[in-house]
Amino acid sequence: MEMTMRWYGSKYDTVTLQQIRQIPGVTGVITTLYGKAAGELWEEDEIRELVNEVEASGLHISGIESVNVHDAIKTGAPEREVYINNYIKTLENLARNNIRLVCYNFMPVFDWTRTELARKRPDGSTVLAYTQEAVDKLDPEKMFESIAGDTNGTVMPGWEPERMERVKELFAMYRDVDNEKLFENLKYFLERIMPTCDKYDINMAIHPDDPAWSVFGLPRIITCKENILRMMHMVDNPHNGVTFCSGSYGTNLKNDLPDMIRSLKGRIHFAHVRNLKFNSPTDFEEAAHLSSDGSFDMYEIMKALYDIGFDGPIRPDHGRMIWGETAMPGYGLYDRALGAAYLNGLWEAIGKGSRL
Ligand SMILES: [Mn+2]
Repeated sequence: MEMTMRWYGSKYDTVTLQQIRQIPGVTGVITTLYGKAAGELWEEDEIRELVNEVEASGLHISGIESVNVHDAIKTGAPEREVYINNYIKTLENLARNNIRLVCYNFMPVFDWTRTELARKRPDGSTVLAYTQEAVDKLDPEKMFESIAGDTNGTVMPGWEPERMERVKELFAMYRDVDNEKLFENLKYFLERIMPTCDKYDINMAIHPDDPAWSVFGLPRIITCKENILRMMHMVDNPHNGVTFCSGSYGTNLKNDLPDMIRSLKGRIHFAHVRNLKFNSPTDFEEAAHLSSDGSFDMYEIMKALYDIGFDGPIRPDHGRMIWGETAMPGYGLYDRALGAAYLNGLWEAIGKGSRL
């Protein structure tokens, strides 16, 4: 595996490439053209500029998170052809810049969903948290307003204000889309892009839905072992792969994370590894990466990745806000750096232990 860090670009991120370069063992970044709307074409020279900036710091781009998928593709609207063609051209432009890993998601309307962006933990750190009770009381159209106050002045991925202004319209677009229809639209999209992925050896890595169940009555399909295996089989191509995100699949306690990893051997192209602490099955908060701080056995998760021969990029995921840092919730420097060091330590120990 290669240890990486997510980086939003110098215009948007409070963390610098120079800081990332000093985290032991981190050699790459997972980045994006953050200003691009879903469906917009990424020009070759814009990508080149990003590559040059990252490489000037001594790091390299290990993959893109995300190239977002337009709602017309997810809903199967006739204008999807325009957006699929743009997506294909974007993939070609990325490959021409030697970028061959693309993370994306297929979540309707809302990207990841949390109900608190700064829940205080006993040690004084603050974390993102979720309770089903709070979601059940929320009007989805007010979802954005209800969390907008806590973003520390940053724009969070999937929660761009322009997008949230259209939330009513977005809900209407998905009125006739159920889980089956969403699977069908995902299949159509993948079948259209796979020839390009084959030609340029590009790995597509779908991110799970977060939380891994339906919210506000919207369809959600990338939630569990059964569904992700269905997706792998329906477009059975090694370039049709997965971002294994322990924190997202892990929101559903029925998901056996090490077992899911083992069942996806050869198809995990990218991994997000983080821990959650459950206070009840419907109330969880994002803990430190260390196993003992949360509910997951991080050793078993890393061991499963090791055992299947995972060799793609991995990144610590959301971190706690600690040591007085002000940053995008979940994306400060300090706790993610601690996470990277810890995950690197587990990996080294698993590797050396397995040779005894
Ligand atoms: Mn993730």
